[in-house]
Amino acid sequence: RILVIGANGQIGSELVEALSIRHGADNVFATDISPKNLYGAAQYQVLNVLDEEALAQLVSSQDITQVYQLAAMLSATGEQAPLKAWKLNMDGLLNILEIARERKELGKPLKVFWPSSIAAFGPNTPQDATPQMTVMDPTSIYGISKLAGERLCEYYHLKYGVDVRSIRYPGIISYKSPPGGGTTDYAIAIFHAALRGERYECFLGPQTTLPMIYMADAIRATIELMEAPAEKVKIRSSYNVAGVSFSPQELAAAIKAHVPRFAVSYKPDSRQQIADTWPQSLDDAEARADWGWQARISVDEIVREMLANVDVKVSQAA
Ligand code: VAH
Repeated sequence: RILVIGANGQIGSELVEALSIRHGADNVFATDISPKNLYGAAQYQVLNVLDEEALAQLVSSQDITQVYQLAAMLSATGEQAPLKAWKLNMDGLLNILEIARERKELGKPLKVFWPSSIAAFGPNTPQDATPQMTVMDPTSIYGISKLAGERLCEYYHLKYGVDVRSIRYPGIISYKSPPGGGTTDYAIAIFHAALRGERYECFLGPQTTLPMIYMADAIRATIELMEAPAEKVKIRSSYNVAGVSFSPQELAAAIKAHVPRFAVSYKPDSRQQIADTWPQSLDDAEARADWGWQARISVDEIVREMLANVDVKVSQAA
């Protein structure tokens, strides 16, 4: 039985759907801090991940065996409230890891998924084909929380044998639910503008290349990692997982091939400084070798899928 925390978020909403198809909707418990079951999960409940007691109670009463802890503040919103971001991102993870440690002692192991990010890298990290093991000196509070979180995941695995698994997600592109205040959000907002017939003012400069991944690939990576035999999961901090890499200018050109009148202007804001410290592309050799990861969806496919599926009614939120 599976628990998803942060089920109304960009990843959570799609993961609940994918897990329900795989394991049956009766076995997937969607939770979020909001009382609104935004994406129609079959089983939905309010849960604040910072409420350790409520969390422990839910895990034991429902006999949860797998948890996806996706409640977090992202890079851009984190900078508006650094202490709040730190508290939510760290304590949320620690609560889960502690519950997993206790469950293991009871002989009821809880497999944990926790998302890290390319934000865990920093200005002194090699930016091209960033390796799995390298300098990590993040400068955003979000990135600092991701790096610390990776260390905690490995610590709980080594010290207590907790089966925790993690991916360093690139920016995720999707149409179902809006992203929640990250630096890579432009790559979704740009499609909404194109489909509304509007000019898009991009908050990153034209040449800011970043690693990105389409949601379907991101969900597949997550499920493949969680289903891999434990002995194949050799990295217990977090795996580099690559999808595609492009700059705003390149994405705009790919959209223009379908929407010829589309125009983009550039007005970098504080998010530019964050993006400048992140990798441009990732080397995910370990994920490929250990559990057979392989990205499938190209930039052209992303553009076609997004233009065919983005619902401009949800534009405001993006
Ligand atoms: C953000 N999308 O921009 C997130 C992220 C790839 C970076 O984790 O904050």
